[in-house]
Amino acid sequence: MRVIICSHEADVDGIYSASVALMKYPDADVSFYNYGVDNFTKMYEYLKYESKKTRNGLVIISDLGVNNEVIDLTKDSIEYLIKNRWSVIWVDHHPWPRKALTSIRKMAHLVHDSSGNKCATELMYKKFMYKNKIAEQLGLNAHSSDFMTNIKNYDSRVSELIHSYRNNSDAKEKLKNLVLKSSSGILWDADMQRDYTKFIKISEIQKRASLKTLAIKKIRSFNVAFVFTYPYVQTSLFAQELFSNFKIDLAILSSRNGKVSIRRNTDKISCSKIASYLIEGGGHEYASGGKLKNDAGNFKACMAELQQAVIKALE
Ligand SMILES: [Mn+2]
Repeated sequence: MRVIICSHEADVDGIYSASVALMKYPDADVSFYNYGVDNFTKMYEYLKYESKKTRNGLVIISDLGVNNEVIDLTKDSIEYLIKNRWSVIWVDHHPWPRKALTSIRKMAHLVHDSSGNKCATELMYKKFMYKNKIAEQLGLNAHSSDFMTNIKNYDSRVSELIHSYRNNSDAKEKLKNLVLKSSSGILWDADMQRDYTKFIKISEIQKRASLKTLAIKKIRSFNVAFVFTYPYVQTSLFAQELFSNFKIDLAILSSRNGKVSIRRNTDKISCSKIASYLIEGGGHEYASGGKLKNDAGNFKACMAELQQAVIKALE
């Protein structure tokens, strides 16, 4: 049977959850996607095309959530796949609207955790590779990376490497390679080290440049950091650095293409609530993202837009 694994391109959890799925289905094809209607459309077009070519197949979608803007698109696409005798297993831990949960559950096998303390790799481990030592370790590492807990237990260079590959012209191949290696228990090797060494040189320079744009503003009773990040800066780790070096409760990081990342240093703030005031905003309580309405070149307007989103969310 033909098996296709579709996972989140963004981070360690996306990569490692795909690795665990690949351990279960070693002949599967793996590809990566991000949020947004355009990206989901791309994923479904590919799956539909494949289901037309080969009857009887299985799709495993991992670490991607269904939000309101893609519910109908998702329903139509899964229906199409089922008609071609494909089945869908969907493994995720993002918050889904109730409507999405009930409708997708009717069509696909949904492994969804809404507790907010499990990552997709852990769900995948339980579902497919329970008691397998490699899969278990991948789950632990992805957990540390996703929730930024026990950070010393995992090698954060992997997060940076994934970030670097996403900026690479052959991102697809690089990420697939990473999945292949980690599914056989290789979490770091000479190739990765070489790529990393190249990346970190530029990244350190860009981190310093990003730091120069840092502005800390008091909003309500919180210290909110606004910072512009350059492409080679991995936002989660950079936010973590900010939290340990400055007195900050919340970090809003934006990039030159208008992407926004939101990270918190206190559970009194909901990152997903702030994201809900942005375009294509979504994510978790503890980490979320979205896009700017204003042109990223217009610094003043972007600042105002971001501040408004924080103010509204903290009301
Ligand atoms: Mn995840």
